[in-house]
Amino acid sequence: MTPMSDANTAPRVLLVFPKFYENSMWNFKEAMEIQGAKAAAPPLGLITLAAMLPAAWQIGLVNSNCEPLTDEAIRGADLVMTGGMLPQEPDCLEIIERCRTIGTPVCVGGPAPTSTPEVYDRADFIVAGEAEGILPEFVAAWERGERTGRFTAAKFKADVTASPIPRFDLLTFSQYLYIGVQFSRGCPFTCEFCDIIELYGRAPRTKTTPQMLAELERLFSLGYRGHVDFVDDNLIGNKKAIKLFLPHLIVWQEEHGYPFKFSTEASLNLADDDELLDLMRRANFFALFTGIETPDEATLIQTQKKQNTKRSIADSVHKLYAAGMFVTAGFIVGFDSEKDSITKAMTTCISDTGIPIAMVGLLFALPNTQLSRRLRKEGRLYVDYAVTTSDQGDQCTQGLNFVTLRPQRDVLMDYRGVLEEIYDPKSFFDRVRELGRRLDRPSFAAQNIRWGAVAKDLVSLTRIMWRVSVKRPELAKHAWGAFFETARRNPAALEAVVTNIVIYLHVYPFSRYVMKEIDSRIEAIDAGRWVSPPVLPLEEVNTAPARVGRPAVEHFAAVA
Ligand code: B12
Ligand code: SF4
Repeated sequence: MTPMSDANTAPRVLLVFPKFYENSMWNFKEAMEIQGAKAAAPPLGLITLAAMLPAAWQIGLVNSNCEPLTDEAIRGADLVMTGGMLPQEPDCLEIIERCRTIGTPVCVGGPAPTSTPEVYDRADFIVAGEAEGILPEFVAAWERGERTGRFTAAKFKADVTASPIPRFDLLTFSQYLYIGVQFSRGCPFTCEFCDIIELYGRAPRTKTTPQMLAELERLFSLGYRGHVDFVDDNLIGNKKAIKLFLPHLIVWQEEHGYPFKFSTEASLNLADDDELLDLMRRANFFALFTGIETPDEATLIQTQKKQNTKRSIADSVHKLYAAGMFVTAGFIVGFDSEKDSITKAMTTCISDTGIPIAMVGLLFALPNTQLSRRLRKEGRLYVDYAVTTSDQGDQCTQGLNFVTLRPQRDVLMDYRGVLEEIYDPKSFFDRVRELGRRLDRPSFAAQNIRWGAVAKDLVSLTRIMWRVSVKRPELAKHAWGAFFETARRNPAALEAVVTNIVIYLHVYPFSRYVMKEIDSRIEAIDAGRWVSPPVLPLEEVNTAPARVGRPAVEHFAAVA
């Protein structure tokens, strides 16, 4: 825990980042063990919040994913501030109860309490929405002596240009695989299942260049080097703004000797913009997450992901490889417009792209999305569709929280089929080899070698290959094959190849675990033990997406 300073009468605030539940494809356990890290990324929301609190307030931080939260720490604080995303809900609710028992007031905020504030009703304070827009009201109430309250920020109004440099100094860098920064919030698209546009809006708001460079400079001066993730919902949501920023980032990187390599999330239409690809390459972007969702054109149209239509998905991904970024992508099974089995088309698409790590999940209707509103209107949304419990997995095992149009058994069989095929060692390593052949890393990445990092990487590499050979001998032949082929033909791509192998060390057993869980669901259906849960009563709701630049309050009122 970061210590709180003592000689002060200002409140002692303990920021607590709740635990994620473990059963998730997003749990990078092996990578963390190999690098000696305890969590994937730090709580950027909480350290941004910390920078917004009055300077006199004394701040401590506990990331429960890295260290235990003790009763002493709660008792020693005048106020606990906590919150995070949906998979942290069970632990967050437990933290609230512990604070109540001990008698320390607790304030919750962040994406999950914003989506479903009613779940957090036992907290003394709920601060919903982006803190920039509402925190001063909470602080004023606290200073007036109020010890309960509900505060809701106007939607999509927070001025991110006024967002302070996050308190990176509260972090122990070695606990994390990478550090996050944020340039923009929001995304211009309208994907039906997405809650980003409901939480952060459709008019991407961006920070200024001096603001971003000051954040990177702070990280640099605190001694951090290596992987920095731009956690933007869609880095290219406002293309004009990112094109203005990237040339400055390139100069900053050159002047500092390329201390950082970047990853981010962006929509696939990035592949259409050569200028942007070139800028990202020169800034040293090395990895990209994109939502492909499905190869089925009709489904892309139905789910309003039109930016992925009328293109060869494989060609688009290969352009990203040529720009020096390896790609991880999201795929979803269970859309309404899937008429027949989607297994073949999806596995072929994944294989053609050569994306090693495809995060394939079952469709899950998130609260406050166009999808959940439509399903409710159609009388297909399960009553408990948004409930999270501590032993629950993610959308891989718990997806389909609504009445499917195709028999649920068929959807589950398709999903199982995709996982079985794509994470079979041979087909996974075929894609790794393809990546190793296509990835074109820029030469400056090799020229600016930091020997300290190389030594660390060599230690990690030894651990990785030991793990592959000893812990998972069935993978050894494939892994070494891909490794040597890349070392011989395209050594600059080796880092990406090894990174994907490390992620696979978790994803491979996890995919097999998910298949077992899916088998149990199928068995229950076959044995007549599964009964479709009750659905929410029919209700007229607005199913429109959030509008550009305008609050979508009516949507929330409608489902409240
Ligand atoms: C980086 C990221 C991750 C990282 C992990 C980050 C971490 N620290 O561990 C990774 C890639 C691992 C990840 C995984 C997942 N993620 Co994620 N992730 C994000 C992302 C892109 C950025 C988070 C961030 O740093 N934001 C920047 C900070 C500044 O914003 P913020 O956290 O919202 O904080 C602001 C306010 O919310 C508020 N605030 C935050 N906390 C608190 C607390 C208090 C007390 C108060 C008053 C205010 C407050 O103040 C901040 C400043 O305004 C967000 C999207 C987004 N735009 O935020 C999704 C998001 C949080 N993830 C989400 C989800 C669902 C997931 C996954 C389940 C995968 C998925 N999309 O299906 C997995 C689950 C992980 C697991 N282990 O189980 C959802 C959450 C939905 C919800 N309503 O809760 C989001 C919103 C995106 C989305 N729709 O997919 N994620
Ligand atoms: S591209 Fe679609 S899924 Fe991705 S953030 Fe934008 S609206 Fe959401």
